[in-house]
Amino acid sequence: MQRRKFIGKAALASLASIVGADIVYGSKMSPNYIPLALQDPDPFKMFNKDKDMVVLNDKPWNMEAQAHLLDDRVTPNKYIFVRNNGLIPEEIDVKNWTLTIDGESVKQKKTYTLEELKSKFKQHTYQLTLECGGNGRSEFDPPAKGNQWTIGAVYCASWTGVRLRDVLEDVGIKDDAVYFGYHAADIHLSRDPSKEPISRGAPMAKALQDETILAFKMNGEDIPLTHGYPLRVIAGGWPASVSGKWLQRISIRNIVHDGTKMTGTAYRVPCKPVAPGEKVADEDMCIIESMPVKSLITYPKSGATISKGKKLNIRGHAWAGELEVAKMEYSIDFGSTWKTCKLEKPVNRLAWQHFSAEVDFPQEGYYEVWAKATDSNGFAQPMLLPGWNPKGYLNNACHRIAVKIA
Ligand SMILES: Nc1nc2c(c(=O)[nH]1)N[C@H]1C(S)=C(S)[C@@H](COP(=O)(O)O)O[C@H]1N2
Ligand SMILES: [Mo]
Repeated sequence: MQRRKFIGKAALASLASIVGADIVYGSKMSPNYIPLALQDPDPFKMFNKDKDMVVLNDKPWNMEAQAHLLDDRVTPNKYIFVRNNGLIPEEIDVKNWTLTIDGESVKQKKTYTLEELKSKFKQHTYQLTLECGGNGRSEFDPPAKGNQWTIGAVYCASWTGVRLRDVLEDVGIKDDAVYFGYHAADIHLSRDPSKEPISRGAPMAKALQDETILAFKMNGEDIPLTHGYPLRVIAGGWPASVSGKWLQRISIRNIVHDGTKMTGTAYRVPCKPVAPGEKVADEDMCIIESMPVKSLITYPKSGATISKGKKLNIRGHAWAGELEVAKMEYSIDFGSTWKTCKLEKPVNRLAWQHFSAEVDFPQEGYYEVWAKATDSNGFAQPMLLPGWNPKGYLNNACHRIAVKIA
């Protein structure tokens, strides 16, 4: 008869640190046994995501969409990218959830329950485009460290909440306020409670816009846990990192907010263009504000084969940070000539806009359809890569799909 083997102390300690708690009867565990908590979690099931979403990282969870998955006018949860800097909060006590507004520039700090926020202030619903500052990072050369997003770290959902401005008016803000910064309930990867995974913000002018809201609903339902349940600040058109999930506190600062990932090189680009690979000193890096003009062809899927003689109806979305998209064009000859697409107005400020075009191909063969948006200030997307930057932000190159006519 074989004697049962038990796990060693050191192995048990390291397992406990991964599980995040003391494994109380761990000494009874076989050395080959993998605790359930560590057995292949299925992120698609866990987050209600479509199987065609692409996982970029599991510690923390980061997952992106593909262009053809973003075809809906309002992005459903199953196609919304996930970007976490830390661990999703493990316990959410909605009944006792509060939001505190504090900081150097509040007259007196104030705390609201979720119920108070919902009942005391007028509710607004907006479609707001959120794009990760690092979307498109994978194309930069020399490569930039970080999640290698291709094109799928963007979405436009419908958010319902109350205006941050209305809440700040109720609190009372001093004249020296310059910035807001958020604090949230997610857990630092080290599990050190004194560290925050991320704590970003924006200047007061952004805080006071109509569309900057404290949201408790996404697409008409409670915000999914991964996307910030039960409360999230939404600042459309800016790097999505400004839209703090699992929101517990907003500090009104009399300095530029200096929370985690606000300082150093995080979410910053060289204030002046640099050569690819060049070293840039921290003080020469500037905080990203409005995101640049960009677009996506969401139909057809790249690689589609179309029968000869048929016209192809392409469609997609375009967005331009704080601005509107003024013009949308496509090219089937690698950018030599451009034709105009039909472009819709946004349903509200900071929502992405829909475009379509009927494309005629002269003969059988391989084509690429390129899409180019121009913003209301006349800035267009670069055909290939924009300026290199050390952290790989703001790649707004034209989206391209391959099409075969057979
Ligand atoms: N509390 C908290 N808020 C956060 C983050 C985070 O890690 N923790 N990630 C930010 C970043 S970098 C991005 S791109 C967006 C991603 O939002 P999503 O997961 O809804 O796509 O959330 C932002 N808000
Ligand atoms: Mo991000």
